[in-house]
Amino acid sequence: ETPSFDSLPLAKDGPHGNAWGRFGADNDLGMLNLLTLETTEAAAQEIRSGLRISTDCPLDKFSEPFFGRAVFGQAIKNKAPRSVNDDTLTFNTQISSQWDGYRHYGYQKEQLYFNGHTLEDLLTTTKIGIHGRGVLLDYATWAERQGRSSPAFETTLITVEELKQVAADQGTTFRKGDILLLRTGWMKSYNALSQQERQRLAQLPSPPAIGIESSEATLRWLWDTGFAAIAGDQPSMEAWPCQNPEFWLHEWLLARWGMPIEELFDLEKLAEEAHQCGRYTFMFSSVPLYAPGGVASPPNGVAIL
Ligand code: UVW
Repeated sequence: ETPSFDSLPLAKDGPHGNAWGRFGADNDLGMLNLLTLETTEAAAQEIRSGLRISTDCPLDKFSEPFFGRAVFGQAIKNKAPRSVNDDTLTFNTQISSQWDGYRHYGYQKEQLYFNGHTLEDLLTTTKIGIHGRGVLLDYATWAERQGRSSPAFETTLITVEELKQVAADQGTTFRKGDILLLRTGWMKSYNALSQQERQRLAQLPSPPAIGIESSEATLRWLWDTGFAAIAGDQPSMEAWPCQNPEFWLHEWLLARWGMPIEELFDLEKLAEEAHQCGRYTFMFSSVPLYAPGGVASPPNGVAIL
């Protein structure tokens, strides 16, 4: 049984809106608990053609990464006289497609993380795999067909009413434990920028972006629909900069609820295929890096249609 949104906070002595302890006092998986053996088995039933589409951007796609992050580094070492090579990669886990884990954002005021952990507690190890039914909402194509203006590099708010309309027009319904993949159109617009325009965007301290509106209505919808995790094709998931700090999605989803957020997914090919076959649900599998104490990770995401 899903507790109602209005019953939050679950830990009554914890901060506002928390869902701490929903799956047991020592259970730190958060909404990923909604991904069960049954939901994985049901997700496998979504596979019709077996077509596999990666949803990751290359690690070095953003030669000017956002939010001041360092560039991707690779050093190849040749082991002459043998024809053998090794390489060493150095990269910030959030420079390209990425999951934000629960260590990424805490409650800013209380300085507490999901399930009430402090920064010191976070040195414990967790291992997470994310496999389930993926649901694509192609807002970008919908907005274009509607003749709706949706500038990618402005703080363009995508509302719940719009998302519901996109789902209805696609013929998409949701199930508890679904993984939402939202195509805002940001990545398509970014791909069309010149190198100079990309640089200019990345050098802004807080680059404006189209995204989900940070609002109570959004939170209620995400909670009531029962998503296990949400992913998008832009740098911050929520419209950026956040216009309504009371409903700041990073804090609510990561610190209060334990719902992973994915950013900078490449959903271009997936959207093309989904339109072609008229189906927006598929098996989605993602295995983040097994980095003990990790904050974020490249997703290694694959949609199987
Ligand atoms: C923001 O906080 C906007 O993005 P990130 O999750 O990449 O830090």
